Amino acid sequence: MAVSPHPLIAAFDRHGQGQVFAFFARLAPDAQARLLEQAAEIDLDEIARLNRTLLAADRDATASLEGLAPAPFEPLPENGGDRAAWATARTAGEGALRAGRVAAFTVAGGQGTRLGYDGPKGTFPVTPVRRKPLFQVFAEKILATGRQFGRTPRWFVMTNHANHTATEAFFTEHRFFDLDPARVNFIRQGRMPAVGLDGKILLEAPDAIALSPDGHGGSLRVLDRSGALDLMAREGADTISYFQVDNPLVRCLDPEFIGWHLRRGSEMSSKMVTKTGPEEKVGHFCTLGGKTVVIEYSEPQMKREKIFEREADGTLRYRAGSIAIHLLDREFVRRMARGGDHALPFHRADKKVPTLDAAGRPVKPEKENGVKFEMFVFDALPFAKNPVVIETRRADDFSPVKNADGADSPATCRADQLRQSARWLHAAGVGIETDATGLPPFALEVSPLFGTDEETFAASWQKLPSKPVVHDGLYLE
Ligand code: UD2
Repeated sequence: MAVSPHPLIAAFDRHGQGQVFAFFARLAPDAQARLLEQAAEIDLDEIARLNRTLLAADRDATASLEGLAPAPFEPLPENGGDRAAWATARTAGEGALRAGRVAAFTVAGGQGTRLGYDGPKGTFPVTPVRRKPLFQVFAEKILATGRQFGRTPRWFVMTNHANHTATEAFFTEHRFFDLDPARVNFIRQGRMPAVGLDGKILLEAPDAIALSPDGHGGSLRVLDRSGALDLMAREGADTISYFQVDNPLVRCLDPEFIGWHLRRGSEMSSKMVTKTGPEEKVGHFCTLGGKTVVIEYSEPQMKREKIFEREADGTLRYRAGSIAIHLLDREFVRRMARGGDHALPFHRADKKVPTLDAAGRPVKPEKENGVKFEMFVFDALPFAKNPVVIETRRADDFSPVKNADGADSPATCRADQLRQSARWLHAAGVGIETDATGLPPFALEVSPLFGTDEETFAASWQKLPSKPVVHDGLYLE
């Protein structure tokens, strides 16, 4: 009598994805169980839909950018913004922090391949003197907010399958950098299988599907699925402050930003900086069909022409760069996570995906042989009610570590941290030598526990009973 196949295997067969189990019969029982478990993660209808929509489409064809225009934003007071409105926003944001309405959220589920650093990116030592890891910098900013406003925000850290255990272990080893471990939650994002150019799900080993993180847009699903949103609701938090693990300058809980978001009744708000030049690799805040959208730098039509367009006065037309700092309303995230008409779209990325040939031998491709599907969090913007984009000061909010060298590298980030410390010292009335770019000739470091901005820094400095001599290796805490 024929043994009927496992229902999951039968389902893969029905979807034309039977190749996933090509080597199943020769696997040991534990390897079979592993493969079945991975297969169970896959939504076969979703893959079929993506194959139909993204894979079958002409690779160069893109959605029309007809009618695209730069999105409006709230300029900083020094750039013509409404000073009173910024002050009101700040008061409102401070009130929200005092009331415990805001949770911090770091997306740390990327693979960090460009930096060439082995280990979760948040463990990368980033500060100039103490070599504190990125996670510690955020932890201290969250602690500092707690001290300033009397409520320490809960912190959600999104990990991926590959770095989840190492991330948790790192926090445990460092005693959560003095945060209450019960108020730090690690949530693991979902995965998507890579498919070949023919839409067939790829194996990376006889007992393993080629799975990779589903993009930072996956954060919306996992915030819901993990119970994070329910936890926030129980604690009276309704606003999520979203930032990336690679940016130690980020003001992770910025009262002005929070105030703009809440006062406008916005479901999703974002920060912009003026791009350094047309080819800076950031998304662009635009309006399209009456909605606020982010168009990524890599989008072909953007890359080919739009990024170079200039206004009559010579400024870049699409100068509002997205630095991936957002505020999200809790119930908006729930709505997006539950999909339906509000689902985030997937993007296609063609990659070299190590896989197996028909005989089960490993193949290391020399050119793109597969496609990965990812969601981007900023694709939620057009679904949000009353979205607000505010301008921020780049020097106080954005200097990511992405590449081993060149732009956005540990070296540029270190220099930006040094310039910030030097600026804060200057503002507190301490004369120190810098070059024309504001860079001091020696290493300085200000702990977020000493100051998180010019004002809190100056207040701590004034309180010091004896002022330290500023010298190479000065660390203020
Ligand atoms: C992102 C933005 C870009 C700009 C820039 C600012 C995209 C597509 N582009 O570029 O417009 O705002 O950041 O620095 O986002 N991550 C996850 N899970 C994933 C994938 C990524 O948690 O599955 C995290 C990753 O850990 C990192 C962040 O998302 O913190 C950004 O990812 P990236 O480095 O791939 O994005 P990048 O630099 O291309």
